[in-house]
Amino acid sequence: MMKTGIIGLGFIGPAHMEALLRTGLSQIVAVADTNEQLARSCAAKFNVPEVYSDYRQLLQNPEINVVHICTPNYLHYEIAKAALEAGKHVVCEKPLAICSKQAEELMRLAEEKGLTGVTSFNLRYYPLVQQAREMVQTGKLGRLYAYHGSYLQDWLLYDTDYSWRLDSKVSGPSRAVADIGSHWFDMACFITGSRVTELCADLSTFLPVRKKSRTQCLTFQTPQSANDPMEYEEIAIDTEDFATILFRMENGIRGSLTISQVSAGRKNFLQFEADGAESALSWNSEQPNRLWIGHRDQCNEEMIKDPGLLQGQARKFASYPGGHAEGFPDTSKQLLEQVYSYLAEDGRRHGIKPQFPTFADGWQEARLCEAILESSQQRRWVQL
Ligand code: SOE
Repeated sequence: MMKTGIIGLGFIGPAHMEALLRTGLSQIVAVADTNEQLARSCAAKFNVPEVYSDYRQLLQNPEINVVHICTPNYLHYEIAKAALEAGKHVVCEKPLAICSKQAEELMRLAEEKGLTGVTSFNLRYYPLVQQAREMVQTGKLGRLYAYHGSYLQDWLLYDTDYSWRLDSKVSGPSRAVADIGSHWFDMACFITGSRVTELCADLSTFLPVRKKSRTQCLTFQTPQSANDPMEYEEIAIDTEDFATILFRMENGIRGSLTISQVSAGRKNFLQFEADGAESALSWNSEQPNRLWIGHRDQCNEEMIKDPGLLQGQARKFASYPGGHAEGFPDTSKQLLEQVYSYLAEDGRRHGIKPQFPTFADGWQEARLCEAILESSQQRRWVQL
């Protein structure tokens, strides 16, 4: 049984813990967070024996084989590097790092140490996203002409909406693109089996000044004091709320993407449409158990998530019968089940290629983010 330590206990850290416990493939033996009270309450809730306020202490625990990094983005590189140096496998939240140089260094260090580095692109693991990949990869759509869509949220619509993600020193030089565009592009490459080769991007910051509440709040939480004028300070914002991107992929595929964290009514609306010579597919993460299949010469179809209808490898990623919805929490469970099974079977030593997103995928995303920032700043197409 693997032994795991979780670093960072805000929004996504506990989500990793719940998902990992559901796999039954690991024991969580330690948690770490600079907020000691948060760490202790989380440890009590999940019955975790060791609590640290400094991640370095957790990394010295010889019992731990795998470390999950769920901290703000700017810490990912230093913690992942220290964990690899300490001989631990790493599951790191996206984005892997705040620049491609750091991401590439982590990818090479994991290789050099013979360790496994995972980038947590969990949204690939919705059963019908896996089904979409199966259908595209087995030619059901015919030659793929276009892949397009959006990832829309509204949790940063108001100038009183604030989180660490708005501080570029903590979140990195890109916000909406690195935070949610990374998920969308990872899914696009996963389904199409193609990489982005060039792009043209236009980024916008609609709210150049925001009001930061003095009450610390987590992602998606609205601070109590947001409307009290005495309770906030004004902060200049230098990262994007919104992006529109044209792109080209290998195999001649054309694409477009809209990314927004200021689209009222869209909570976590990741949507794609794949247009092929024979048929098309469309899916969105707010109705993840439905897959639209478009036809020219017959009625369109809508597939409901049902293990008995899933094809090939997709069948592995549905745990419940048709009609029992599988959603966001299940995606992390499926990802971690694939990762920890690979680690338990020592897949690396047996030369098995990981089927889950690795540090190499995290590096590709970092390169993409930098190309998007460059294209928008220079208002031109950028090659990758
Ligand atoms: C905030 O935009 C966020 O929590 C992202 O960081 C996650 O990756 C996404 O799944 C939900 O929204």
